[in-house]
Amino acid sequence: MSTPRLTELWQVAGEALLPAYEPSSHGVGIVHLGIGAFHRAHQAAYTDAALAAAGGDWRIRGVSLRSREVAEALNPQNGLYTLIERSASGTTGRVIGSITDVIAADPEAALTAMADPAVRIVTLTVTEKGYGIDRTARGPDWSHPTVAADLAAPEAPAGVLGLLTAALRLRRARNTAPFTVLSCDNLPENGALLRDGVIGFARRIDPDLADWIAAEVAFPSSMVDRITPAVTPETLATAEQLTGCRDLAAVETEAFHQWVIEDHFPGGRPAWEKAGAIFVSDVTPYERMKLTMLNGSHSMLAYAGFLAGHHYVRDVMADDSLAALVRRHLSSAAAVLPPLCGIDLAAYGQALAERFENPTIAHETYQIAMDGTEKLPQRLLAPAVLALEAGLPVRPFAFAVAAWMRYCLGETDGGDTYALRDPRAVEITAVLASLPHEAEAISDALQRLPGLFPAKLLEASQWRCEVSRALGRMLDLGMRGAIAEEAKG
Ligand code: CS2
Repeated sequence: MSTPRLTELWQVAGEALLPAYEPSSHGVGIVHLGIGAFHRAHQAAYTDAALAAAGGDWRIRGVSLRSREVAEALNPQNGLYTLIERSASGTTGRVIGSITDVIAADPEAALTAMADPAVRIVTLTVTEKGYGIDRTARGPDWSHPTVAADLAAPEAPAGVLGLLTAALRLRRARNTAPFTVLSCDNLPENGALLRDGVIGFARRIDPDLADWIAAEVAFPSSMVDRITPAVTPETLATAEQLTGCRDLAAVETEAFHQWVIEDHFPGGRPAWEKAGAIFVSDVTPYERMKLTMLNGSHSMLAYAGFLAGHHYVRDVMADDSLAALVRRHLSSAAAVLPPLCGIDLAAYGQALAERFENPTIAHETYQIAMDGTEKLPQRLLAPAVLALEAGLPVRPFAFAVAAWMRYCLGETDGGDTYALRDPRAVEITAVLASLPHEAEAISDALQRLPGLFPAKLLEASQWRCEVSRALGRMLDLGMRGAIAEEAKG
């Protein structure tokens, strides 16, 4: 007999795995843009627990802006999927019922869903590059192809800013209350940034609408955290073992999860606190802590680890020299942060190192290395500026940035090539092609990529020296040699 597909709850072996509520008796209240593995491991799980604890019409209609993959897996399963948690103490799973369905690569349907009066929140995980926002100018990036296309045809948008603006415009025209917009991406002040982007976009097409959005629409910021590796055939095999059903939409993640949210939801919200979400009036210090410590050390270990031949984060942590550099980075990152009431930064750093060590999570360094130009500013460059200003050592940040530069060369010490997977990959490769293989020239050229490095770093000779020195050692000794030398101090 062939294994049944995870379509109906009653097909699942073992009641303990099922949601503690009947999904179909809860209506949609949220549209989520960018329904990848992270969303399914994080917000959808929080919403599932909130529905179980407090009910409400808060199920999620997912939107994939481009790919059809998730829709093709989830829709035939009525939105159900297995969430697998892996930790040293074992592997557990539960079936999540908070997603109704997924709209794939169909902006018109997405717009209709967002304009639905039942929808009170639109949430997003579209990655740093998905917003089409110029973070320095704090407004739409008009040179972004989707932003430009949406500006030319604002009634039929396909990008984030265009869709949010058009949906809000429809709601205003129909006298429907606006939805709250909640960004769940790893960007500093993600809510305020998105607000500036949407208002800037709306201002170009309809200034009254821009004023209405500014006055009426809430854009709370949030800090999200859960290490979620890419789905592999092993994920699906584990899901099948746990449920007895074939599940093409399963995801796997660590046991840890954190969500800190600004409590500003005029149209209401699910009882996410029942699932452990923390509501605060200002999320900025939490975001800064996570970006600087977790994501900053993640990026460092991804570039250095990948080039040292480590496939997964857990392998990096099993390499004594590199693990020492991760711990050094964590404490240097903690040193540039202001104290945060109720949080012991040293203990937070220790917990992060332990999460990175998790032997049951296969988190690829190559996955984290993606989109460096989008990640560096908030993870490594802003903390480096703070270190410079406070007279603290910049060397750990310079080492991390040098590792990114070395990674930009697109070739390992052994001569294997790999794709950069960065929105600015073509530009980076073109800049590097004309240069000698010489640290100072490479470092200078990459630091001068328009809009990437803050002026405060470009003007600091101490910083520039540290970066080109570290890069020089990586080129001379190879990444493994440079790591060993750096770890000796
Ligand atoms: C990682 C993050 O891929 C990356 O860049 O640093 O996705 C990280 O795993 C999450 O932010 C953890 O919450």
